[in-house]
Amino acid sequence: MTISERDLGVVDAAEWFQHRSYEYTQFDVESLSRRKSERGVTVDAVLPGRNVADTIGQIIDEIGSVNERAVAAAGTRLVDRVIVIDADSPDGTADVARRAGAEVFSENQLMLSHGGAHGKGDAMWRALSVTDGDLVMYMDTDTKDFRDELVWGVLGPILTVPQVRYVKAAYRRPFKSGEEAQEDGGGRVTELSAKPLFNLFYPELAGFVQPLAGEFVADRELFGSIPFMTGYAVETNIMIDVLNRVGLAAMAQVDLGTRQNRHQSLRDLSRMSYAVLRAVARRMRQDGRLDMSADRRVPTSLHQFSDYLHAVATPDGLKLNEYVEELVERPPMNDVLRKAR
Ligand SMILES: Nc1nc2c(ncn2[C@@H]2O[C@H](COP(=O)(O)OP(=O)(O)OP(=O)(O)O)[C@@H](O)[C@H]2O)c(=O)[nH]1
Ligand SMILES: [Mg+2]
Repeated sequence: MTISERDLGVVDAAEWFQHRSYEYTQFDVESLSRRKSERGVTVDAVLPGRNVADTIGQIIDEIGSVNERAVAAAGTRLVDRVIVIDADSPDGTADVARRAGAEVFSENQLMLSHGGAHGKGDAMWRALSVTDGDLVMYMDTDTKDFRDELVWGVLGPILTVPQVRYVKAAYRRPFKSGEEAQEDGGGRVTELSAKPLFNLFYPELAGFVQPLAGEFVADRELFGSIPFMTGYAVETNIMIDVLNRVGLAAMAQVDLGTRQNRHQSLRDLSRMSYAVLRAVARRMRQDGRLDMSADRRVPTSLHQFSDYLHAVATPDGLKLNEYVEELVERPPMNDVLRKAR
């Protein structure tokens, strides 16, 4: 493997993108399992699921075959526990997952003193009460055509680069409607909400190609040290809170190719988008990112000239496109005409 393992100092998004973006092809199951065994760490995979009976079985099977390869190469599994957190799905998700060999918990039966679970983020938070692995790896379970690199890809940098403590998946997301497929047409909330918002208020995070990806890994200690917002705000808050806690140089992303998942209606995406906006707005107030007083750090993106950094996955790998945007404000026309008279 030719992986840059050097430590980075304080970095901006462009420098980070250059040094902390990896491709899954730089890693392989065999070397990663050996590395895991040398380091003596354990890995728990946490799979939140709501009505995913049609996809979750194949994902658990794929983790099983990755483990078989790992045992053959290094005498140890790559994923020690597969933990499904089910939303009491009426479609039989729990049965399918149990039959495939996973440990299954109902999200509503964990952390009972907190009442019923509130969506995805709550399921992910409650999961931490039953994990004991050194590393915790979250994975969405609505992925079709699941490939094995979706299991081990994000483990690459966290097992091989000492400074890295958090790794996010990156990929292309096609949009499929019936037989019609549109390359890169998926991930609408990411493109229309998350990326513009991060560019404006958390420009450090602008280099992430899939900031809302459900596939990411960190040490359990790190996940245990930050709040988790409920519902679909969770990925956004984790990105910001991990950044605040460990800094950008300890974060990384891995290109995993293409990922096709179930699409939601535009109406549902509008609500999801609002959750992302709420999460950013709440953190931005707490972090003083709109506070213009001298001692606070206001992102330069709020000034007249600002770069829009657009991180994208392409057939030739991850790219960071830069657009210089000038936002000019013309004065009220009445004032202009009055002065001209
Ligand atoms: N346990 C649990 N899992 C959930 C809940 N909501 C969503 N999930 C799972 O979390 C994963 C991601 O949820 P999605 O609804 O696909 O959200 P998304 O991937 O951000 O949105 P898309 O890009 O439209 O797919 C999927 O595997 C869901 O089954 C929930 O309330 N409880
Ligand atoms: Mg999804």
